[in-house]
Amino acid sequence: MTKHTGLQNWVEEMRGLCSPDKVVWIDGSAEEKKRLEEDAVASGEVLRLDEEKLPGCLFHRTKGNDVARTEHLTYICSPEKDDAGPTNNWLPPEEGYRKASEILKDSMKGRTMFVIPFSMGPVDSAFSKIGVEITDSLYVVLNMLIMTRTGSRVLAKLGTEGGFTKCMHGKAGLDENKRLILHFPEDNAIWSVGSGYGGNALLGKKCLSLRIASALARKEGWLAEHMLILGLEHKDGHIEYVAASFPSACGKTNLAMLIPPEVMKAKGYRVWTVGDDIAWLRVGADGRLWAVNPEAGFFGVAPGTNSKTNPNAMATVKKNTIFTNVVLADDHTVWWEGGDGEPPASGLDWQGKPWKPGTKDAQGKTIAGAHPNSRFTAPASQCPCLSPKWEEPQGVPISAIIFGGRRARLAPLVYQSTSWEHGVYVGATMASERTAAQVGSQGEVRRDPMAMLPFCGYHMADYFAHWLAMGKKAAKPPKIFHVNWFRTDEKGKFLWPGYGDNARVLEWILQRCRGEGKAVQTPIGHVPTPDALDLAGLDLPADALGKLLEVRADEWRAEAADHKVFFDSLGPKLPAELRRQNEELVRRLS
Ligand code: OXD
Ligand code: MN
Repeated sequence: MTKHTGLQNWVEEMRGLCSPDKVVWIDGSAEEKKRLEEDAVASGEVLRLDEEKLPGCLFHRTKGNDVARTEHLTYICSPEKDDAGPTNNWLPPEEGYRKASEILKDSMKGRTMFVIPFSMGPVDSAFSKIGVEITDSLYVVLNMLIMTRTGSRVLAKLGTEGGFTKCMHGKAGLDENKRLILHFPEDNAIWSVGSGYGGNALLGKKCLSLRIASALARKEGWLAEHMLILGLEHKDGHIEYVAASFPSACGKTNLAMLIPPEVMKAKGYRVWTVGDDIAWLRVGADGRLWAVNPEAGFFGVAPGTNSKTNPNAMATVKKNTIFTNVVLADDHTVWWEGGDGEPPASGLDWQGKPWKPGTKDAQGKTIAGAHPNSRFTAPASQCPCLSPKWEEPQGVPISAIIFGGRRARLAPLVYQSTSWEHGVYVGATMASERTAAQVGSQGEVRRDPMAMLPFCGYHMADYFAHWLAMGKKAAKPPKIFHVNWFRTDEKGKFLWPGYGDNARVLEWILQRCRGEGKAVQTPIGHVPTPDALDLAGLDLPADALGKLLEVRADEWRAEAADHKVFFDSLGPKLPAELRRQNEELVRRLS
């Protein structure tokens, strides 16, 4: 176990609070994993899938009311409300601990409390952060074994004095009315009660690696970001890396694992995945930003993932994967909407009800078999395009940062910011539009700065100031770009094919980073000239490229006015530089 008295004392304190029958320390061994899986099968928490078709794979169904992150129940418990800022829910720390303690009191009676020491980032990296998660969910333990590095080697690194994030998780009956996801940045602690859903319960992921880490990163002078990391290999074997952030449902995992189209492959391009969700970025001795993926697995959305949209993801989930809330076929395989192959003739839907294709509800609406947020949890090591550098202790050097959103109009396919400060402005004003497929008024814009709105552990205006400061700290910061794969024509049809063809845009981005690549200066930044992108083998309609690259001053004037409204909502802490950027944009558009 451990000679770390601080850790021992904390585990004892939590045992006293939750009153489990026993406490089990996770050692991270293969034998232990096998034993835990057997226990989880025996208790019904998971089901073993067909050993031949899906070796080592497990299936789990969450409670019907517990299928996604619950942002309205997620709090930053900093000493002052103003430390959390207007975009976060806030509770005074004492109140947070009191409320969660009342829910956790004796909640593990008759059950086992697991203690999981884990490392975010390679165990031997000086940049990594250690956490210890206490949980009464075997499903959480099995997921953490995939998503993080766990066990004795982490305790050895922690030693007797090392610092760690206290991550307390309890199912507490999975009661919606007793659900709280609390972050205590001052105490380096997370308390999550009442939910078994990954984003709420796998505390190494969003809670530690983004909300707590962003606050730590501000103090320590680095960045914790909601970004994928990929490497683009060139003909000569040289690899350049980019980090990219998009709001949810914009295809981050697909971009991270993309396979270039034939014409790009023929030019020698190949993509290597370093991470699909989170990047920790630091300034290296060479003045560049270096990025580490703190995770060890992928917790990806299943629906829409298939051998066309993401062949690498499909290859990754063929074994040793946990599937959550997908269709369970009678032959113990799984299926989801937008997946490979025909749906099974019959099976159980994500709620465990008998289901077959075409099943309708009382109103005659077709019922989806898999939940739209159903997931796979798979080891990164199984990904065919996993970068050989994915566990480099110092990470990989980043040439470009890419921000993106889903905009039917307005934002061109790609543009480059004119400076670090302008790039921060582009990230700070990022947004996605609702589409016709969603409830709410079409075209309604939701700002999601750097895709961190739900994940920033402190005041968003201070976060922008930290980004600006990081540009000063790095002598050779990455160039900053914005992409939009989702621009449509008048009929609402996508103008850009997306997926693998996004490699064509990556090529231009990296050319620009080397001082190559043709561009025109527009009021919003540098946009490719019509002949700058390699479109060979693509049959875009004649006028599509013009529409994809168009920057309309009238639309952008309205957009810039909306940026100002958003900035005003963040209050007086907003950095003057961002106001200046807004005024400059308005001036350039007039
Ligand atoms: C998310 C996720 O919600 O990665 O962003 O799960
Ligand atoms: Mn994410």
